[in-house]
Amino acid sequence: MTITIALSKGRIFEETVPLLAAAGIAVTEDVEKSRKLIFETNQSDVRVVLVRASDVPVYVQYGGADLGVSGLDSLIEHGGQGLYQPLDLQIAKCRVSVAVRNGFDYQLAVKQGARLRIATKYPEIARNFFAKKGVHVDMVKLYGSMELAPLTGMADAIVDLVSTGNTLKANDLVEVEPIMDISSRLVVNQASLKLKQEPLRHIIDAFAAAVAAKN
Ligand code: PRT
Ligand code: MG
Repeated sequence: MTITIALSKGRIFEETVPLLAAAGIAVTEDVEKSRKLIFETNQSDVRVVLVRASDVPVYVQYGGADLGVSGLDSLIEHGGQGLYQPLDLQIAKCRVSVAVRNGFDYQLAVKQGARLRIATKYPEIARNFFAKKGVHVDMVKLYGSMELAPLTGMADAIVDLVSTGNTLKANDLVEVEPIMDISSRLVVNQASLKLKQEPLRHIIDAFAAAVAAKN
C-alpha cells in the first residue's frame, strides 16, 4: 500500500521537510536541484510527487496523491471538493491583500462607488471580498506578475499574496486593505483516508504533534 504525498517546490517543500521528519519520512535526493517529479523516500511505501502549488488540491482530489500540503489561497480557489482538511500546518504564512499604485486613492474610489478593475490570480477570494464590501468589480484573471497590472493601467488594483511587502514596494505599489491571513493546510483524499486509514493516520498524527510542538 503506497502513500503518495503531493508537494510544491520552494517554500512549501522546505517547510514541510521537518513535518515529514516528525513522521519518520525523509526524501533522500536533493529535490530543488532535480528535474524529477517523483521522489522515493527512506520508507519504501511512501513517495513524494512535485506539482505546481495550485495543482496540489487537484492531485489530491482525484487521487493522484493521497495527501498534500496546500496554501489556503490555492485551496479556496480550488473549492476543496473531495478533500479532508484535518490540519492547519502554520507554515508558508502570508496574507492576501488589496494593493494599488502609489497615489491612487482607493478609499475614495470605494466611497464614491466606483467600479474597480481588479487583476488577480485569486478571483474567488477577490470576488467574495468585494461582494461582501458591496464594491462592484471587474475581474481580470492573471497567472503571475500581478504587480504589472496597475503600473500599466490595465487594472485599478490587484489582489495578491503579501509577505514582507518588499515586492509591492519595489514596484511602487501600496497595500491598502488586508483580506485574509494565509497558511498551508494538510489535505487528504477522502477515499484514501478510508482505504489507507492506518498509514495516513500515522502521518496526520505526527504532523499534528510537530505543529503543536512548534507553535
Ligand atoms: O509559482 P507557482 O505559480 O507555481 O505557484 P505559487 O507562486 O503559488 O507557488 P509558491 O511556491 O511561490 O507559493 C506556494 C504557497 O506559499 C502559496 O500558495 C502561499 O500559500 C504561500 N506563500 C507564503 C507565498 C508567499 N508567502 C509569498 N510571499 N506565496 C507567494 N508569495 C509571493 C507573492 O505572490 C508575491 O509575489 O511572494 C511575493 C510577495 O512577497 P513579499 O515578501 O515581497 O511581500
Ligand atoms: Mg511562485
